[in-house]
Order: sequence, then C-alpha cells, then structure tokens
Amino acid sequence: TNDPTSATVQLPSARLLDDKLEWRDTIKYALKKNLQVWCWISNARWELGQIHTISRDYVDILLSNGNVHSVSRESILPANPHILDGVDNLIQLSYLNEPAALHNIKYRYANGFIYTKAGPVLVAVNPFKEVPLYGRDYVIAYKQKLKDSPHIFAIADTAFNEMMRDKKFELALLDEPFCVMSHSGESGAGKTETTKFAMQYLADVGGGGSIEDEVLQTNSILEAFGNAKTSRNDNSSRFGKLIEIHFSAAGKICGAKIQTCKKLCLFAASHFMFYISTDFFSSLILQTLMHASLTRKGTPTKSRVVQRETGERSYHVFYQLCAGASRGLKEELNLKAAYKYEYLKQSDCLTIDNVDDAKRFHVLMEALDVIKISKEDQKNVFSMLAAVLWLGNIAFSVIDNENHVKVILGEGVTNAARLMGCEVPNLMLSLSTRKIQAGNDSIVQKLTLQQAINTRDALAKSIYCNLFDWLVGQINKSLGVGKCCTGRSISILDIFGFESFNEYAQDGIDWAKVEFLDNADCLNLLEKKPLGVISLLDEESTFPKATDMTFANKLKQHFAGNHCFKGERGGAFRISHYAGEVLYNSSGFLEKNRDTLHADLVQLLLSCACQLPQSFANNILQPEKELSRFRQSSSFDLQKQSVVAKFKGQLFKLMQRLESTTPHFIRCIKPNSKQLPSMYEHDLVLQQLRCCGVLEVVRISRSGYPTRMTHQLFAERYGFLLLQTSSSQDALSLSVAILQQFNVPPEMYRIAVLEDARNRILQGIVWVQKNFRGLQARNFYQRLRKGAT
Ligand code: AOV
Ligand code: MG
Repeated sequence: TNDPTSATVQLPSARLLDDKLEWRDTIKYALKKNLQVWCWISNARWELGQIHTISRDYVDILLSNGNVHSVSRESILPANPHILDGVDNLIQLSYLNEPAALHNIKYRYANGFIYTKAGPVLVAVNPFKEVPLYGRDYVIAYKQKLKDSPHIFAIADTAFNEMMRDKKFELALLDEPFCVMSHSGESGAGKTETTKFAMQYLADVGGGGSIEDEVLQTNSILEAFGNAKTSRNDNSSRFGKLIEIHFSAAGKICGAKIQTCKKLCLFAASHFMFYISTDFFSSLILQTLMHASLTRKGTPTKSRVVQRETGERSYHVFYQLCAGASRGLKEELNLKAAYKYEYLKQSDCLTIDNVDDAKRFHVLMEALDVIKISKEDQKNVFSMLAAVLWLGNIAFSVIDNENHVKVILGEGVTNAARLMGCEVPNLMLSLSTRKIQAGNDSIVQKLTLQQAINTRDALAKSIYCNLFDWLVGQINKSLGVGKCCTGRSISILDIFGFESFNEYAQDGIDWAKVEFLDNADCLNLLEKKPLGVISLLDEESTFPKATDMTFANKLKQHFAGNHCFKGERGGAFRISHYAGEVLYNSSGFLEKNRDTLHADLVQLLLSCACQLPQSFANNILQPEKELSRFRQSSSFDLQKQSVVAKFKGQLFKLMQRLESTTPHFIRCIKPNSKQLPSMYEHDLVLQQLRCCGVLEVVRISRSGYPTRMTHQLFAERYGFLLLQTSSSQDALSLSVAILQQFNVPPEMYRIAVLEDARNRILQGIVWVQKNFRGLQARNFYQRLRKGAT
C-alpha cells in the first residue's frame, strides 16, 4: 500500500489501555503480516520508534536515529498510524494514551492549529502571538458552517444555536435556558483572551442592535480594574467572572450581566464537592475552582493593592491613571507619577513591555463613556483611586516605648482626606487609634506601628474592593438585563488561573495518580458540623483571643486520627484533597476569614462628604443591618457571615445555575512558562492535560471502538487488499470480507449502527438532556451515547 502504516489493525482502545497482552498479540500478528508497528518508548520523554522484533520479555525498537534499542515490553505504548497524525478530535485516535494525545496536540500546534477537540472539551493551546484565526472571514465561515474544524467560534456557534433552539421547542419545560462556556487553565493559558473571542463571535451573530458594543467594552473596564501583571501573565485576571449575554427572541443581543467572585478563598471551592454529584462535567468545574482557590493561599485578591511579589504590579488602572490622566485631572487629584507612590513602587515594577499605560487610560475612559458612566462619576472613581494611592504614602512615627504611633502630617494624609471628603484629623485619628467597647463605655486604644499600618492598608483595600463592586453594579445597570427578559442567554465563565504547578510539584503530588476519587472523607473533614475544618474556622474567628496558632492546634487536636489530615510543624497542616495533598499554612486565616473593616473606619467612610465612600460604608453596613433585622425576627442567633459562609452561598448559586445548563468546556493550555511563541514544553503540557482530566474525558466520551469509518469508506480504502473478488458489491459485505480475510477477530470490530440511525439517536439524546435535569439525565445520556456508537 502507499501507506503501510495505515493498515494497522484497530483495536478497542479501552481494553487496549489496560490489556498489554492483547497488544502484544497484535504486534506479533502485524509483524507476521509485514506491517509497520509504531510505538512510544518512555525514555526521558516519550520517543517514537518502530517495532523490529518482539520476544518474551523484550522488544527491539528501531529509533529515528537508526539505532535499535532493546526495551522491556512494559516500557512501550502503542502509537497511532501516521494517517491519524493531527486529527481534529482525540476521540479519533486508535490508541489513546498520553504520548499519543500529547503528540497529536503538539503536531497540530506546530502546524498552526491551536485548537483540538478532546471529546466534548475544546483544548486551546496559547499561541503567544497574533494568529490569523479571528477575522470576520472566520466568523462568517463558522456562522455559515463552511468550517467545522475545532475553534472557539465553533463552540460559541453551537451554544448560540442551542440557545435559540431551546426556546423555540422547549419553552414550557425550561424556565431559564442558558449555555455556559467554562474555561479552565493555568495562569496565562489564554482563558481571558478566549472569552473575548467568544464574546466577539456572539456580538457578531447577535449584532445589529446598539448594545453589543457596550457589552464588548466591559472587558476594557474589568481588565483595567481587575487585572494585573504577575510573574506568569502580564494581564492576569485577579477575579473570576461570569458574563451572561442576553438575547432577544430574534437572537439579537439585548443586555448583559456580570457576576464576579473576587473572594475565592482558601477552602471555599472545596465546598463544592459537597453539592455536586460525581457527574463528570461538574468534576471539571470543581477541579477548576478548586485549583483556583487552593493556589490563592487564602490571599484575597484585594491585598494586591497594598502588597505583592517583586516584579509584579498592582491593578493596571493605577498605572494607567498616573500615566494617562489629563493635566487638569492630575491637578485636581494632585496626582504624581507612579514611582512616587509607595503602593506602586514597592514591587519594583512600574511598566509592562509593549504596553502603553497612557493609551490604555484613554481606552478605559472611552469604555466608561460607552457604558454611560457619567463624567462626574468617572471623576469620583479616579478620586477614589488617587485616595488609595495617597493612603499608601501615609507614614507613622512612634511616640512611646510601647511602639504606639501617630500619623505624620504630610502630603499623604492631607491628599487622601481631601479626596475622600473627610477631615484630616478624623483620618489621622482613625488610623492611629481604635475605639473599644467595654460595657457601656468606649475606650480609646492607641495602635502600635504594625496595627496602624494594617489599619491603613485595610482601608485602602476596602475602598478599592468596594469601588470594583460599585463599577460592576454600574455596568450591570447600564447593560440592563431587566429590559429584555426573554430567558435566552449564554454565559461565559472566566476564572482566574491557578498558579502553583510548581508548588504542587514541590509538595510531591504525583499527578499520574490523580483520578476521580470518592472524596467523601475529605468532605467530611471540611464540612462536618460542628467539627469540620470550616466550622472550626468560623468558630475560632468569633473568639477575640483566638490566633492562627490556636486554630491550627485545634485542628490538630480534633483530626489527629483522620487520614485526610496531617498536622505539620508550626501552624501548618496538610489536607488530602480530591486532586492531591496540599500544605496549608494557617497564618492569616482568622483575619482573612473575618474580613471586616473595623467599625471606626466604617464610621469614617460614612462621615465623608464624597458620595462614593458613603455608599461603600452603606454597602458594608447593609448585610449587618439585614442580619440584625433577621435576628430580631428569628429565633435563631446567626453568627455574622464569615467570608467562607458568604462565598459558599455565592458559589452554590452559581453551581445551581451551571447544573441547569448545557456546558461547553474549553481547556486552555499554556505551552511554555516563558510566554513565548512556538515553544512547546512537553512536560508542562502533559501536567496540564493530566490534572484537568482531559484524557479521562476522552476515554469516557468515546466508546470502546475509536476508529469509525463508514462502510463505504472502509471498502474503498481497503477493498484492493481482497484476494478474491467478492460476488457482492455492497460496501458492508466488502468490509466484512476484508476483515475476515485478515483474520481480524470479530470482537475487535463492530459493524457500527448506520450513520443516520446514529444521528437520529444522538438527536434524541440532546432532547433527553435538555428535558431532564441533574444526574439521572446525564447518566441516561451517557448510557445512551455508549449504546449509540
Ligand atoms: P488567562 O486568562 O488564562 O490567565 P490570558 O487570556 O490573559 O490568560 O492570556 C495570556 C496572554 O496570552 C495574553 O495576554 C495573550 O498575549 C496571549 N494569548 C492567549 N490566547 C491567545 C490567542 N488565542 N491568540 C493570541 N494570543 C493569545 V489568568 O487571567 O493569569 O489565569 O488569572
Ligand atoms: Mg484571565
């Protein structure tokens, strides 16, 4: 044949992966027939070779350099025939093992195909350069179904069509149909960019109204305020967002809503495990969120405003404002260059290569205009940013030998006070003293240097955090979904990426062992009431005298015999999570969980003449007011909601939402850690594929018979191999004759259900999936799918 390798016998893959013996038989069979058999040899990394001879324990392999290598049978895996190089979907691979999947993705990447399907998941490998895949021509090609190669546009198109179809056919059954595109991936893998491409596509197919431009412009605002340069990504999202895009009955964009979850904190995502079934898609979401949360190490993202690693920046908007504000605005805010501000200069990184902050500031202002944020509100926003910067320049001097301090009267405090609209002495007092209630009296306590610094930083962080929330609120108001409640929407989830691969590696997690385990024990450890980690954290947070150490000791005491828990020296402990064991350092846990702004500072904000600080204070006070109303009306005495409890609530809602939708998963892959084009680090990619379970998805979503050909194609392709001309000419008989001639045992192939019957059944499945919700339907769906192939 022209391509002898293509005649490799196809075997049921699921068995192949587990059953090496069968593969050996196949090798012998193929060698006897003089066919080339390719395999992967695990040297330092997987290498492709050709099997020369096979003996009882050893296999001789011909390597590409011409050497023959003798290896043990255990150290090789079957390789696919070259005809399968670069297939669109990993499902199509005959042999689905790690080297095969890696090779396929790499092969495609090298040829400019950054997208590959892995069963239902779209794998997107970051090109780290502009690629000509997103022009109008591509949009049109996908819209008109002229192209069907894997692409984010194809996913967006499917989501759009599903959404339109649902409403038409299943109006009565679904109250709120919507599709989700969910991203996962390491920091810098391309989630945010992919989100924007998906939005671009939807804005195009749903365009024609006036609002799609506004929807797209939200990205500039959210990125300015929510993204920052980190060591892994120059434009790293520091918050998670769910963007809902709403459509009219005619399929035109009519509004949008943005939900953010900035407070992803340490354990929160683990809570998810409690709510979700073992359903595979949920597991993916879970993994995504869990990674995200674990790697934050409990640092709420707002802390970036006041502190971060060297070489990283605070939020883009600060630098943009300093670089791009007009002279008038600069004078009004008494704004200096970025390097004059302690909060900005401390990490030794003020600019980003190839990024013009001043230009970005103008883009931001335009976006604010488009979203219809009034000029006055814009100025208020900038005042708050400047106030935060000036707060950072406030210094203290020690006044006694107990390390108590007073605020140094200088530029910092006068500018901050002016911008916030409060009295300078008030601000000075709030930053250096604290009122404490003792019975009916209140005592004024002086703060030590460290306490004063913490207080100042807490105020700065709180202002920034509230400003962000306020902005999101304004955006949502402006994009007003209320006006067009048709129930048709597509949501895109763009989380922030996890960053601690290397930390995981240090912790000695063997990613190969990560499987979809039953994690009930770990859940119990975290969730159980009143003696789970979370309950204990909440409880400890309410004791004024408790410290991180007392919390850690309590855990050690309670979980001494628990196999998911391991106490470490100091305040550290380990938990065996779903994905592996993670080391936690409890320092800062209690403070972060309390996450409250001291009452004195709330009062300070409330006393401000400016509108924003006042509304921030009211925002902070609001839940407390509601709670006290609730307390009065209820027999339960609720604790003030901790961050964990609050976040759990948020996530639960999001989860419910996700459970009731058709999810489309996009898994972004970072091909190298240097953010460079055309560089493919094998091990890095493999780690990412492993830890998100891409291979498992493919294995599950394809049947045991990976290579599917129509009878026609099979007969055409292999018909000439027939030694005897068959009397019958129909494709099916020819195919069977070929298989029989080559002694392919019947259990190795199956005459597939006819293509159109398959399609009919698959359509039925879609119908089933849409009409029943929850696990039952999904199980049913999976069973049906298996049956159909
Ligand atoms: P992330 O969202 O996954 O990281 P980004 O979407 O910010 O990652 O991507 C990082 C960088 O990779 C971008 O700034 C682009 O330079 C480049 N990039 C990504 N996708 C593409 C693409 N399709 N075409 C061209 N360049 C791309 V984080 O937010 O840090 O997790 O928390
Ligand atoms: Mg991002």
